[in-house]
Amino acid sequence: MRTQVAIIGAGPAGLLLSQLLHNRGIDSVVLEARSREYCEQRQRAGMLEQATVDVLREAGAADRLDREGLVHHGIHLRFAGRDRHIDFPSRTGGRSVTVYGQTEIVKDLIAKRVDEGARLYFDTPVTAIEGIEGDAPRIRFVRDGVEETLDCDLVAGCDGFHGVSRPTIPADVLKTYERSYPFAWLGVLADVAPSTDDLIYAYSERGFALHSMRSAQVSRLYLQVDPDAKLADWPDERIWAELRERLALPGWTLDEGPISERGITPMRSFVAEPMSFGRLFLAGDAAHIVPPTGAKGLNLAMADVRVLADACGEWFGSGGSRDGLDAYSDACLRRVWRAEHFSYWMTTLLHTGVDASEFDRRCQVAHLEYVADSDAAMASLAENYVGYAWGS
Ligand code: RFL
Ligand code: PHB
Repeated sequence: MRTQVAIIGAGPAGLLLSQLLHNRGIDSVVLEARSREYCEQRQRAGMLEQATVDVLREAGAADRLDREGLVHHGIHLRFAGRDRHIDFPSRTGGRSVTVYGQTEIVKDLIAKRVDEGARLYFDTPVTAIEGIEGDAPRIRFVRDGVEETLDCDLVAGCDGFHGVSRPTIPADVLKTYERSYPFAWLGVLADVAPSTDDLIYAYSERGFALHSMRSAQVSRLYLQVDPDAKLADWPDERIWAELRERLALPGWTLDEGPISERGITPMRSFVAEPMSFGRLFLAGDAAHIVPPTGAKGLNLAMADVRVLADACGEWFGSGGSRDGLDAYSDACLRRVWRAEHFSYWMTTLLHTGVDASEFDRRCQVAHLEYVADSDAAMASLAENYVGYAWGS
């Protein structure tokens, strides 16, 4: 097989890249290790920045998003028995965010790519990437138990944190930066109407809780748990009791319903530099991870891919310029580090550390009170949450 761009991974990054390239007349092949069903069911992100909605529209993959996405104009910050609503449009020149499940984005993009006859192969793990320092890279993958090869001009590593792309960059070139956190998130989907209009980010001495949603009928809820917590330790009644405690506010009640899905996610911050080497370009979680508190992971993945698609357009276009490809890593890393800091900041603002001293706790509450009282602090949170726009 041969193509212009070999894309490894059919998560949101790989699928959107394949669509944007197609729209620019560039051929690609997508190789995905897991089944289509698995990719379409994997519960993850839900909060989209305006720029993410815009790039999905540009790709022609936003019809259902425009019909079903829930536009949100702010978030609630809840702590110490008070609730502060932070309005976004008034603090960000009119910007807002949209709730639409990552699963739905993936379903929409797969359906569109399949409709257009894309070469998109599931159950096809890539085992090796060769020749990225030369001008004829080759991908080795396994399909139906048989090893095959794909020759290409460029390789897009969109294979997530545990993929094969990042380790292909020589160890003496790749620098990684990492931070782990002493907690994880337990996330559930529940068949019950959300008990809130906008998302609630709640700090309590028992730990962090988040009330999000997927639709007018489905709630998405998260609890901070120990990093080694097991699902078996969290029967439904314990989950609801803990959510009630952590989200408590006088005069407000949390509506409960059957839990249809549950999972535990470890939290980490991670950045790999550079995001490209020779003919290989990393995008999304393959290059960087953020703790989900800032709702940035998916948005960063989509932003990388937008830059990469434009750079590919220049390279395969009539001018044949490599400038965009050469600038790719630096262009992305500036936004990545801003999001890394914001995600780390939101995480430490809202989670309780197991070994936090009384001094730490008092400082944390003082910090929350400041964010909930100061217009400058709320404006800073808002402009980062909707996606910081450099130079505007
Ligand atoms: P993905 O989605 O991990 O996709 C990578 C794909 O590559 C495949 N793969 C391979 N394929 C072929 N050969 C190999 N050798 C391969 N190795 C791996 C994998 O099977 C997979 O299909 O990465 P991508 O596309 O970069 O997308 C990143 C996002 O998924 C991620 O950043 C977000 O989900 C993070 N995130 C959030 N981001 C937001 O912007 N807003 C949010 O509200 C938000 N909430 C969240 C989140 C992530 C969470 N979890 C579970 C980590 C909430 C949670 C709980
Ligand atoms: C979600 O709806 O899944 C979600 C929303 C906001 C976050 C993280 C996850 O910060």
